[in-house]
Amino acid sequence: MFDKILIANRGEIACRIIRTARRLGIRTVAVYSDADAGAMHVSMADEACRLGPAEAKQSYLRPELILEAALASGCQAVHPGYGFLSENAEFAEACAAAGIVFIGPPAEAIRAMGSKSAAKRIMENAVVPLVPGYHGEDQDPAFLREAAGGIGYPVLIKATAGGGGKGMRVVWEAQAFDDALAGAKREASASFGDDRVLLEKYLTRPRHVEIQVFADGLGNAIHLFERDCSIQRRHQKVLEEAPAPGMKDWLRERMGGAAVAAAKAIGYVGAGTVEFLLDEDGSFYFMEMNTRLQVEHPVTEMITGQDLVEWQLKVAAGAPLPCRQEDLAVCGHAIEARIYAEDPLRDFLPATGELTHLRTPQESAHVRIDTGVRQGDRVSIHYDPMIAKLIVWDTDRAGAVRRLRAALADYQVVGVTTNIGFLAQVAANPAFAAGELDTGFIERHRATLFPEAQPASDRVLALACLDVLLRRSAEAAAAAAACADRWSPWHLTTGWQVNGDNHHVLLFRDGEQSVAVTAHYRPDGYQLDLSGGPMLVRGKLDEAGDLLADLGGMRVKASVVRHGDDLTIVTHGSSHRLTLHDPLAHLGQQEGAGGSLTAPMPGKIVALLVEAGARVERGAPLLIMEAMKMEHTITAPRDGVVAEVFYRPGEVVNDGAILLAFAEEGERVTT
Ligand code: MV4
Repeated sequence: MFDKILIANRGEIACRIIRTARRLGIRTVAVYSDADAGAMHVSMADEACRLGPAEAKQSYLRPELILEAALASGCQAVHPGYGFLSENAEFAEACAAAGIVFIGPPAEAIRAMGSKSAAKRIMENAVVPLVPGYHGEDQDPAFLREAAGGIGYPVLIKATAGGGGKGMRVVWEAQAFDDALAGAKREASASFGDDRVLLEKYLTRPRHVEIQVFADGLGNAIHLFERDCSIQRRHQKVLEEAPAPGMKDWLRERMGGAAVAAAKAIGYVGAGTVEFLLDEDGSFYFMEMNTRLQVEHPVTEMITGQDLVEWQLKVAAGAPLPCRQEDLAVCGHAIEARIYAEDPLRDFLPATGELTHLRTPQESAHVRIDTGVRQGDRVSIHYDPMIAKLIVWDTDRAGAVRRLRAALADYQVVGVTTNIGFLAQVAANPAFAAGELDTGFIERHRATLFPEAQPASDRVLALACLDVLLRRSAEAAAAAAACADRWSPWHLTTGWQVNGDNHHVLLFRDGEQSVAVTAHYRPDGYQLDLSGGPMLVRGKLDEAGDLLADLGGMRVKASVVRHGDDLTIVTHGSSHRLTLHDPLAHLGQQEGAGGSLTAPMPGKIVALLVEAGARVERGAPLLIMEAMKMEHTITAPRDGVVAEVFYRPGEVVNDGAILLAFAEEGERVTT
């Protein structure tokens, strides 16, 4: 077994590999780009080597830099993870040439599976079922039209050099074939520099079911059952699960046997995945073989109890497979959700930003989180915007779906837009719950999976108001405690007025809307005037900063995450962002020793609390003005001496009027 390996990857998969290596007592070397200098995988590894600038082409995709780092740090092997160089045959060969073990399949196996049509020919000879069609060299349009007629419409035209859905065209009837063929060839030529196409019978509602295979260097090859990855969007997997819903034992054995035959046909070694299209009648057809450990491998690990990275390390070190086929069995059901920084309501546009608040569900035997980011990290534009993989397990699928919904509801991310709400919608969808999966699932249920952003509910507004009021009360108490005259009535935050109802009007921005909520002070909380009527609310902030609230008698727990004036209210399964519109908030931001204080909006001076010449500390109350039906105590933005006060109580001021001036450093103030 290796003493030291280099992980030629980043993010969650790098962290995941390091975890297994550490458990096996193997030392690890990470590599990183400038954008990842402070990344989680770098801090987890025993050592780390800088590759170069953030761009992948100048760092993670530079084989010579990675090999140089491996040799310089005395590594015996390199684990490529997935993506980057994991299916790069030249890199696999360069490792071997440098005397470094490539933890993956032989380079020629990578090459063999690299061409879709070559892969199909190999599978055909290995008696692995293919979709009825034509994938030969004759590209004459008349010949292909004949072939399409023989297959039977609808027919799918696929670019031979294509993959991942690129260069595919469905033809529903014969008269449309010629134009579709011409279009497919033009697109294939433009996208792949190769205009060859293949034809297949088009399956209208297929499922994507893939088999995990594993082979060692001693001729053993087995499978670790199937995964259903049909919930995809534009050929990107969204949710994956194992076993496939409704899978029959006889079908599992046939698909597993076909996958093992495929692996043996190409002399495979290591972890591989054979992807099939599963038709509604139980027929299955080879689609492609991936010569790497897949993103979704954890669901297989959860139902078999195996650690596939441990298997990879052992097999790459020359050991036999840790298990025989008969040693493995399906236990329970696992589902993986890919949590991404992307905006489902903007066509899944990748999102970037700082993870200002990151709270994950509690991990357990039922909940696993594979992530490569921590609170405070930035999701950048340089790499795949994956935040984490959330994997759940239970004894059956219904239990796993329940766990998935609960875990998603507890997954709190603030600071960057995520797809968590979308994933929760999928998990809550009745067809998903019923296991009615196929590759068209998301399109078919689009109307319910993408609900329009809703205005803040009364519950969200109540939680926001409570958080603001509780924090203000806590800040005032702290300021009073720090002040000489701690019992001054000006420290009160009860909205107390002579002969008036104690109330505050809280103003929020909710998307494009403004929302004002009047909060009336009550002995045991606040009465909020909400659209659904008055609501008596009270609560407290616990030591974790969570809000434990009683909203009109209903007790709820929520996180209200502040970022500047933004409040994100995260409560069971949903998050809603509001912006506290504090008209006076900017007052404290006026810079300089001297300077002046201006009225943030039109209003009336109610009381003067200082005179010219007064020395004040930051936060000390200076005057009170009434604006928008509420009173505001204007405090000193910093330590200083009041030079002049320009208004008396009762006077009305305009927005921007200079209320008072501070003395410049050292200036004498005459009173
Ligand atoms: C198909 C098909 C239906 N009939 N082939 C998409 C990309 C590549 N993996 C193969 N793909 C498909 N091939 C035939 N004969 C439907 C798809 C397909 C698909 C397959 C798996 C997962 C998601 C998919 C989404 C759209 C189309």
